[in-house]
Amino acid sequence: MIMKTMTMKEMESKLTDLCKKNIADCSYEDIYTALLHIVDEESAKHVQPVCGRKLYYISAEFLIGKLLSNNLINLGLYDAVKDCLESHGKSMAELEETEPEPSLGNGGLGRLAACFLDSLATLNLPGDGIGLRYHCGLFHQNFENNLQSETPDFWLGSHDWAKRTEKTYTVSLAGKEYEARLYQIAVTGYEGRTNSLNLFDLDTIDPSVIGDGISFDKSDISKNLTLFLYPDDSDDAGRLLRIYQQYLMVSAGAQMIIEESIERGSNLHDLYDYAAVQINDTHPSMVIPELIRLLCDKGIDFNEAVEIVTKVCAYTNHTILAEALEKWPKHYLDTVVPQLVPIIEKLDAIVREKTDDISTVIIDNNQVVHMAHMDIHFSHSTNGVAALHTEILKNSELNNFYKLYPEKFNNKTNGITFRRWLLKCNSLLTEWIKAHIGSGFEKDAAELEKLSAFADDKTALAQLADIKQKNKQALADWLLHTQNVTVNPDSMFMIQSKRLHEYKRQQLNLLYLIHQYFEIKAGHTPMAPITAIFGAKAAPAYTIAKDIIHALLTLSSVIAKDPEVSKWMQIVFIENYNVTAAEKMIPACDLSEQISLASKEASGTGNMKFMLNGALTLGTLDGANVEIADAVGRDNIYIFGQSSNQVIRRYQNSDYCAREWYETDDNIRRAVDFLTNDVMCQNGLKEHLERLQNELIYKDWFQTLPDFNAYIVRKNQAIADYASNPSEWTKKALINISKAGFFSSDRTIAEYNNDIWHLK
Ligand code: 26Q
Repeated sequence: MIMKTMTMKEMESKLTDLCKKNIADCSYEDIYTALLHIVDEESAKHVQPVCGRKLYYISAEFLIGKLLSNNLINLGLYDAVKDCLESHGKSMAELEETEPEPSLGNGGLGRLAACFLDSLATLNLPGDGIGLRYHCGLFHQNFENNLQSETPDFWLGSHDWAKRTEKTYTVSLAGKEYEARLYQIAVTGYEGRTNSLNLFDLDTIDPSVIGDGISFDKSDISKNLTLFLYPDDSDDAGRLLRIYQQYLMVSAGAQMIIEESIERGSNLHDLYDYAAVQINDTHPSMVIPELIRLLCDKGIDFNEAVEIVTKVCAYTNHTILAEALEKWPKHYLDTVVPQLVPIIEKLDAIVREKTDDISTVIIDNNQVVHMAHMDIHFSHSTNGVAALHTEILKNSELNNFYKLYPEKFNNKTNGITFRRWLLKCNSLLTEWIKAHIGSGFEKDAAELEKLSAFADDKTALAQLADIKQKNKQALADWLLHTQNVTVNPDSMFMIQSKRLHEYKRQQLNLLYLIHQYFEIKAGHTPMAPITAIFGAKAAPAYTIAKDIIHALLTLSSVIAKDPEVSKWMQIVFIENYNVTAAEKMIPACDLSEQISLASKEASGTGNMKFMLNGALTLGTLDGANVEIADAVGRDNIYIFGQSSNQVIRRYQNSDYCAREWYETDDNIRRAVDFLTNDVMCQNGLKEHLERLQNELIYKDWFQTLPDFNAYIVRKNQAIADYASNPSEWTKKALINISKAGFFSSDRTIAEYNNDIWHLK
């Protein structure tokens, strides 16, 4: 039972008072504005004083998604609002559409930060976020002629959740002073406390510097500093701007941490008793030298400052892709943050004193600064985000550091907040779970295990299948309404939604769909009609990622025009995939595609969301898929492909030659060749299709071809199981839901707290 803190009648009278008219006469905008006010009032009641240490989760991204329904659920107001609206002929769904989505993140890392804030507040832990108030979030993705283009996403309307405060901090950038203003978003816990997401901004930002699409004049940081979520880093100006952004965030954040700690009684020598700082990947790494600088300014000796900061800070690594580990030419830092350079040099000298291992220095011999190296040396904890990922960090990627500091390394398998990814997005499933095992799972996700008692209960399984069907129908309705596409809800929904990246291998799925196309043409129809649904944004400068989108959209058009094939398969690429779209797609999924090249996906969190909502996973043994497979057992998941060890060995030996696979395997050659055949070129652009084809034949850095045949076999087996024995399929889905408890971010946060933060 979601706790209710207001009756429908009380809500009705509050809303009527605030809107000064009958609810039936109010616009959704009126109601939304009034509810913002009510949520503010209610969440303020749950602000609690901080006793002891407080956590600061510092992150360049917080992909919070829409907040209204989430906050209403957490504050126990949701049912009162819903009933009240319905009694006046209005709907919650339409109200939700009024709210712009704050897309202040790229993907997994940003969404994880948002889930963590929810869990911190729910577990009654004092933990605030520190980030930036971007005026435009992640770009809006548009499809035209089967190509992605980008437009700015102005999410800041006249009524948003971030409250402007009078608090400002002076930050010196390239020798000039700027005032960073604090904005705050209340973070409500589920029946818990209210914490704060602190976002910094400049008052002088000027959207008129935006030109075509998302291009803008990069010359004047007073106008553009927080205009966009990390602008592109394909040129020097973009990379410099990224450092400006990072420093604005960490300098204002560090000043705030010190100020709040002093206010609560710290003499700074004991800062550890007042503050814990979690560094979310390397984007906020400059917080380490900045805190040291500020402590020294307050009269603390350098060596002691280093010791204090090392005890306060902890670092999370989210990737093993070398190109994503931030390294900056030192001259960038000389330009943007000259005040930090002497400190970073001293830290580098300490490292060089400590070890002869040149691979762990902070400033290498080419004058490049390695942010992750600084994090590992000068924080007390380095964690990976899934068991396999942490092992790979320890044994290969960061092995030299692990040898130096084995005690610092630990694993914290990611999690997701069940409030958003079950209670909010799948009310039918939530009610069904409550009817079978009560509502204890809302606070203790491990209780989902109790569902296993119903694994052979025909009535329960039939209800579960019916819920999935209704959610598929709801997604079909939403797709028609928002994207103008019609899908068959009686087909099998297989979904791959995540950022577009070659290591995530949307191109593997593409080749499978081409393979199916040929099979259908040859009269070998699948055992059930299939709908392959994609959601993915490609970084604006990532050419091959955009080519993969183009190929999928082109194939989708080819199939749609072919009555013989379209009876059996359809491809839907959802435009502008974001948190809101994810909330519609995930409850409707039958088969969750988690097909990254083993060893490359640090964890994944979409995999957990799909499992929790009763989808079966088709995946490689990568990231948290490994732990999902262990939890559900091999009968309840479809695993295929090379192991991470095989992949790592192939890279080490440099003995993968895509061309050999292409030339010797008929299946592979048929699918790859199709990319540029006549029908594809009539519907798409040869130049793009050919570029992708060449990439696959001559490079294929993420080893799509070796996993291709295994993928076909496992996927076809999943389709056969789905079609031939629906109740057995639903039983597998039930087992997946029952084992999802481990993947609650409440569990993850409890582990961070026990092992790293030690908050009360
Ligand atoms: C780095 C340098 C220059 C420009 C941009 C970046 C950059 C930006 C964003 C590098 C990385 C990111 C985001 C990474 C990310 O989202 N990683 C994902 O984190 C999830 C949460 O831990 C994991 O589940 C995913 O496996 C991981 O890919």
